[in-house]
Amino acid sequence: MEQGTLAAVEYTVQDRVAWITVNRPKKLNALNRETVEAITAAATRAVEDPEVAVLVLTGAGEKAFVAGADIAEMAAMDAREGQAFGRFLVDSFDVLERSPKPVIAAVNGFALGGGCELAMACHIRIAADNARFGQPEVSLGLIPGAGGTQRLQRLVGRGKAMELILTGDMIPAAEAHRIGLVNQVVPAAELRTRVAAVAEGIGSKSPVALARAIEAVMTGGDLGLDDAMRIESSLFGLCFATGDMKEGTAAFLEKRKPEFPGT
Ligand code: DAK
Repeated sequence: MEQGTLAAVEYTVQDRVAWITVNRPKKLNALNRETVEAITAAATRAVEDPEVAVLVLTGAGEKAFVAGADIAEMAAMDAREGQAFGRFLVDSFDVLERSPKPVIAAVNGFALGGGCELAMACHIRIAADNARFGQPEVSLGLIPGAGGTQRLQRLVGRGKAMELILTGDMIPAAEAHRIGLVNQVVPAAELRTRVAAVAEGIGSKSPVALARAIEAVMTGGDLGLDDAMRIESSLFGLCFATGDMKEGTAAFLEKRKPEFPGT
């Protein structure tokens, strides 16, 4: 196991899974600039580490995943600083969404505002049954600015996204699951083990195929069907030139477990 602390983030690698834990529990893991920088640095480190197959993002303590951007820090910003902070958040979340390695949000409590947006920038969301989700920005005279108006409607549909954004209401994990905002809901006490099992399962697959699959889903998702299908076909075709595909198909035919070279 490898461990380290990057300012407000804890970083641990176990069984080829990098656990990135936002570590400001007294402020419900609210995202100030330092915390966002640390998340990005940890994610970059995990993506570059050949020993890491999957990233997991979670929050320290039992109460919050991330309760949003840091309201105290934002309150002091002028329009120029607010815009720069917003761009900074968007760019940082893009590092997660564009990661060639799968990123799972283990949502262990409040995921509000920028916290809900952070979870949505991950590829898969697994929530504890006591987690709560919402986009409460309108209560602060803001609108969601780090993907909430866009990723949310792509996940749950425009009507439900509009309702969450305009009411600012929080919804429990079960409702988030029902509308497609989260993939799974598990008992809070089992969140870590259940997420680890999913991560390790994904981590046993071909790293090259995982990266190409993420690229196909993310790049194609916002295109018309014809263009998106062409991207899928070309990424599918590229798989045939990989060591992983040769190994995966050979292992199937030889009735053994594959040992992917990751090339
Ligand atoms: N920021 C700063 N501190 C926070 C915080 C936050 N988002 N959320 C909680 N805290 C702090 C509280 O102030 C309190 O600190 P102390 O008073 O103890 O020093 C501590 O965490 C514990 O919180 P509470 O005492 O309030 O705990 P409760 O259990 O009573 O309530 C709560 C939990 C989650 C319901 C409540 O804390 C709450 O409503 N928090 C705020 C949730 C929220 O509104 N989140 C959205 C923030 S706005 C942008 C892009 C993105 C964004 C902004 C701009 N650009 C493009 C420009 C994102 C915006 C947001 O996320």
